[in-house]
Order: sequence, then structure tokens, then C-alpha cells
Amino acid sequence: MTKPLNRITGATAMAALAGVVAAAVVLAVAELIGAFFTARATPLFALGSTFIDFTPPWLKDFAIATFGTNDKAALFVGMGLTIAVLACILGVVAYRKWALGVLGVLFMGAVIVGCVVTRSGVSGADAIPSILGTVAGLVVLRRLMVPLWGLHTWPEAPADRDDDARNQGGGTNRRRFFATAGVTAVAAGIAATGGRLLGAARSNVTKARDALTLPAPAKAAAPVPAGVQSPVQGVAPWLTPNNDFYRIDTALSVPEINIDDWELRVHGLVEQELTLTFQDLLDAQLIESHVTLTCVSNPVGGNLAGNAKWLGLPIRDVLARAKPKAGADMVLSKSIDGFSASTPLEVLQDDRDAMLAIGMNGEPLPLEHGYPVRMVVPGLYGFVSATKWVVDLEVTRFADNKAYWTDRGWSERGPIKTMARVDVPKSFAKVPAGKVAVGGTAWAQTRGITKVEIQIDNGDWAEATLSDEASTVTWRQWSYEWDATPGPHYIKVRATDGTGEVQTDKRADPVPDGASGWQSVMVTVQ
Ligand SMILES: Nc1nc2c(c(=O)[nH]1)N[C@H]1C(S)=C(S)[C@@H](COP(=O)(O)O)O[C@H]1N2
Ligand SMILES: [Mo]
Repeated sequence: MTKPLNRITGATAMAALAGVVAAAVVLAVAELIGAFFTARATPLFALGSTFIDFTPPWLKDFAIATFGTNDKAALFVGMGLTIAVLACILGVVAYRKWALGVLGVLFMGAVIVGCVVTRSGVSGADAIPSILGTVAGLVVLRRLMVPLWGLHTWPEAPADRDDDARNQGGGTNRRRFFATAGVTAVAAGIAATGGRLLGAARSNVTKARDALTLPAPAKAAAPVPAGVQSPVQGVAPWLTPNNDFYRIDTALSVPEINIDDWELRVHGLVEQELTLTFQDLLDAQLIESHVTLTCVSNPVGGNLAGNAKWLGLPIRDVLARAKPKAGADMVLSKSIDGFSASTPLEVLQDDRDAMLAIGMNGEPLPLEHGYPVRMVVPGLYGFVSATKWVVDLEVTRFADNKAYWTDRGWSERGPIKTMARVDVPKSFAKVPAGKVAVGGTAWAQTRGITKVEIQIDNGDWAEATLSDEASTVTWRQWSYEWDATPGPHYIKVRATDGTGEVQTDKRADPVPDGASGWQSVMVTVQ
């Protein structure tokens, strides 16, 4: 009795493996052929992007809290595991009932194609790689099933199984199965790698960015005082290098835009619709300024904030040419990848210098930070203002239009909340007793920081030493010398903004409009 059972479970495991190999073929063939199509149209990217679009606020928040800026890698791992499980099931189904397996594979293929063609900036022809991938996957699945069916007579084995194969006997069929599976898996690996390399080689956007020389600003950035950096070792650098700048977006594959193709349409409730080209921006009166960007998903004490020198055109100047009509109160900025942000119209018109940025710390924008053009709006969280790869500005009303995250449970407006952060010592650090250097940063963009205070355990609040202020739209660093006594201690920090308001101790989650509360760092003094 045990022997046939073993054979059946063995064959079932092989059928599951066949499913996984076939799925790998679907993805690999689509990746290889996809090198000649829109980069964001390959199955994994399209499936992942669609998944992200359906992400509720708590899940986005959970993903960022758990994986930080590795949230995309985590998504790929999760997708890989899900696809593998589905593929195992489909393999077993195909083994028992071929027709049902075929239906299953075609259904999955249709889901992939559906995800591909509904991506923003993707055309119908971009479905071709996924369609060809699905066909290749079916062919491979069939080639693996034939020797498998020949292994033994499963009571419900499909009627159309290959009798020749069965006559070749178990050993031959087993060898044939594993040989086909092995060769196919290796070929899929090569195809997928080749597709990625080919895709990268065919993209000229990185080269074009390297070759781009930015114009000098008509108005230079205000000089940065010498003492902006906290003297405490280990505090974040006041100016964040581009490579260390946090990255948050819904783009699984970074959009690649040619500057010659880039256009910004300004329309909606305006007297004068206009279209700007990249050359228009290069020829315009650009300004440069330091602005600290902050993400609404940043938890208390988190590092989803960065400070850079941006070069760009004031959006105020663009709006002055377009002339918004009475009644308009919002600008919906849209990215080429489907993301959108709702920014109050008056914020883009006042003197805070909201801009269409083309430069970051003296370089063209890095691709991940919005090349060739993004928005930078001092004082607002990124999700309602900092649209990367921006291609469209619609002057409209809050009552008439909703932005990407507002549709998903986040707020429609997002002024940045006052926040102080301890960078040194780190949470759970062990420090020697005596003089301990405490340091960090604080921000309240457009209001500025006028005071930072430290509380040890339940002691009195003591004023930290503020570093120089560059402007009210950049973060302000601080330092504090603590006379530490042995034992466990809590260091709390809070800031006061330029209006005199003390940062609230009321704890709030990032959803829907930003975290609040005082950071508390536990350290052990030895
Ligand atoms: N196209 C696009 N732009 C976007 C986003 C996005 O998902 N897609 N995310 C926004 C959010 S939530 C933030 S906090 C900032 C982050 O900008 P950074 O990645 O350059 O730090 O970009 C904003 N611009
Ligand atoms: Mo964000």
C-alpha cells in the first residue's frame, strides 16, 4: 500500500516543481522580450505596481515601519513566494486535469496582461511580452507533464496523456522530467538576466543625465552659516548627500524620461493653458535654495527626512503665466507613473519658493528622485507636494479632485508637524558615565525651530544648544551635554517652532496626516 502512495506524492511534488519552472519561464521570457518595450510593463513590475495601488494606508504604513526604504525588496520577496505557491498549485492541477491547468495558466496570464495595460504611460503593445511569456510557460508545462503522466497510472490522469511516454517506463520518464526541468530553469535564469542587462543597455537616460550641464541660477541660494552642523559626532550631516537621501515612492521601476520628450502641461481652471519643455526650464530664471523634505510616513524619531540644495523654477512664475481662475484652490500635480498630489494653490503662489526642481545638490536630479523634473514645496509633506517625474499640473479645486494617497485614506492636506529627533546616542546604546554628548536635528518647515529641550527621565526640561539656522525651511540641529549617572535612563526631546508653539506630546500614528509625540530614547549608563 505504501509504494503507490509514495509514487503519487513523488509525482505530485514533481508536478508542483513543473509549475514553478513554467512560472519562471513566463517571467523570464517576458523579461527578455520586455527589454524592447516599456520598462515598467514586465509582469513583476506591473503586478507589484498594481498591488501597491491597492495598498490601504495601514499596510503602506506597516511596510515602511517594518522594512523602511527596503519596502520594495520586501514586496518582491513576497510576490516571489506568492507566485511560487500559486505555480505549485497550478502544476498539480495541470497534472491531474490538463485542461483545468491550461485554464488556470491562461487566467493568470490574463491577470498579468490586465495589470500591464492598466499602468499609466503603458500602451497596448506592451502586453506582447506577457502574452508571449504565458505561451512559452504553457509549452514548457506541457513538456514537463508528458513524462510525468508516463510515470504511473493516476486514477484521474487526463485522458490525453502521452501513451508513448508511459511505455518508456518510470526511469526514463523521471530522467526526462528532471533533464527538461533543469535545462529550462537554467535557460530561464539566463533569459531573465539577459533581459535585465539588455533593458539597462538600451536605456540612454542615465547617459543623458550624466551629460547634462545645469545652468547657473539667476538667484543663488542664501549663504549657509558656518555653524549649521551639530558638533556631536554621529548626528546626520546637515546637507544630505544624494546617495543617502531617503527615497519614498510607489514606483517599482524608476521611470526613465528623455529630456527631449519631457513636457509639463499646465491646464484646468486657468486663463491660459501652457506647455513647458525642458529647454524652457533651462532658459528660465532659476533659483536655488536649501529645503528639508519630510515624509508623512516618518515615525517619531524616524529618518524619512533629508535636506538638499534644489535648483528650479518657482511654480509661482508658471502660475502667473497660466493665470488661475477665481474659485481654484488646489493644484493636482501628476507624475508620469500615475502618482498625484494635491497642493493648496496659495502655497504654490506665496513667497516660500515652491519650485519645479531640476537640480539636487549641484547635480541633475538622480533618477530615483524624479529626473528630469520634480516638485519641491517647503512646509508640506511629500505625499501632497513633492511629485517626482512630474508631467502635468491641473489647476482645480479640493472639492473636485482627489490625489493618489487621499483616495487611499490619507489626508488631502499635509502641513509638516514640528518634530525633534535624537541621533546620538542611539536607542538602547550603552554609554560610559560622565559627560555624554547628545545631539540631533529638529524641523518645522516654514515656521523654523527656536528652541529644543531635553528631559532626562522625569527631570526638568533643559535647553539644548541650537546650531545655526540656515532658514525656516531647513532643519535645525542641536546638541546637549548630559552629566550621566550609572543606570538605565530615558532621554526625551521636544522642539518649539517659530510661532512659539511647543511640539505636542500627543502621540499620533503617521496615518492620516503625520506622526506626532516626543521621541524617548532609552540608554544604559555604565
Ligand atoms: N511620482 C511620485 N512622486 C512622489 C511619490 C511617489 O510615490 N511617486 N512619493 C512622494 C512622497 S510620499 C515623498 S515623501 C517624496 C519623497 O521624495 P524622495 O524620494 O526624493 O525623498 O516624494 C513624493 N513624490
Ligand atoms: Mo511620503
